[in-house]
Amino acid sequence: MSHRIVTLNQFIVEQQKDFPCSEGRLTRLLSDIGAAAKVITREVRKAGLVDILGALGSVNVQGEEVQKLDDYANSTLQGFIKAGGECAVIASEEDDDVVVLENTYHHIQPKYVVAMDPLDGSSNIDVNASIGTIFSIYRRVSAQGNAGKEDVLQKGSEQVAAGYVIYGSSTMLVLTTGNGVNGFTLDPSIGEFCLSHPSICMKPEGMIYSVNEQNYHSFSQGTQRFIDYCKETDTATGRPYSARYIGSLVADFHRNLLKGGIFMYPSTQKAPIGKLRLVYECNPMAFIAEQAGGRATNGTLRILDIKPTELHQRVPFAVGSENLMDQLQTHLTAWG
Ligand code: AHM
Ligand code: MG
Repeated sequence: MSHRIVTLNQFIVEQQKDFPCSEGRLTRLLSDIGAAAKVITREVRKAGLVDILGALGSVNVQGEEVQKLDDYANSTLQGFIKAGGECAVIASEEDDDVVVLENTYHHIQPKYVVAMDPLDGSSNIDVNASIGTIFSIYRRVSAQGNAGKEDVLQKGSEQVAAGYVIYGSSTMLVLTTGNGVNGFTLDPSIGEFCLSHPSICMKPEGMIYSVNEQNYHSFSQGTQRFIDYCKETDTATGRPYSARYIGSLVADFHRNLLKGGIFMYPSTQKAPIGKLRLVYECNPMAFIAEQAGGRATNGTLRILDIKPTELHQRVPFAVGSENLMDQLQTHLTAWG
């Protein structure tokens, strides 16, 4: 029996039909990001074959070494997004400041804003572990002709769409436009993202915890006790839970999204306000998690309710299945 293939572009055009007033401009932007992801996939796949691996020799605004593939992913995404003409401003992990595109290419005023981490987890490139692209889309809030940082510094709850691309054993794009979460696997033989994981739900009873336990001794007492809880034996709740940590947010999040679990990057001595970035790492993942039935907090507040003040702002991050997020909260409330 053969199944009908639904490509990413067909899917988003179909979805757009639910909004009679839509002009197809978000569809264009999403399909441009999908096209960029295919080009990035091609480079990621040959990373070990050509001399693209290794450091570019420069340092980005976070003080981290920029890898060649990070740079490639950044310019590829920006190229596609600019040419599409639907985006007024781009914020990227790789750029110190926002990139204003308004009026650059088209006479139509762009109405969207993109925040992205073009290639997250790039320290995993050299060991051939999964890396990913994370993106978030907002409606601009500025008046025409004035696009800028304010358009990007919106609460995560204002996101119109968010997604990530995981460059794993296959390439997959996971997307939400605020109406559930769907996953598309790239079929290299036809060069299309095909709907492979419709209506993804995060199990309410997750059994995996993902955290860099090297930092255990600098976690708060509540976080430590929660980790201890995950390791205790208790047949009623299926504990001990499995520990799984790749050190690549997209890969760790993706596994937990599909299997049920919790990912945490709490504050540590080295990273007192956490390591991950609110605008282009935590917000898109939080939106996807909530759309799949999970939750995301900084330990006290819902991630999507935090108003960013800085483009590269960091935040403690916990995201996952309901049972584990509840238990984390209980432990944080009791022990801080
Ligand atoms: P990056 O944006 O420089 O790639 O860093 C973010 C990565 C995440 O993918 C991952 O969750 C985290 O850093 C891992 O950090 P650590 O190595 O401290 O556990
Ligand atoms: Mg990153």
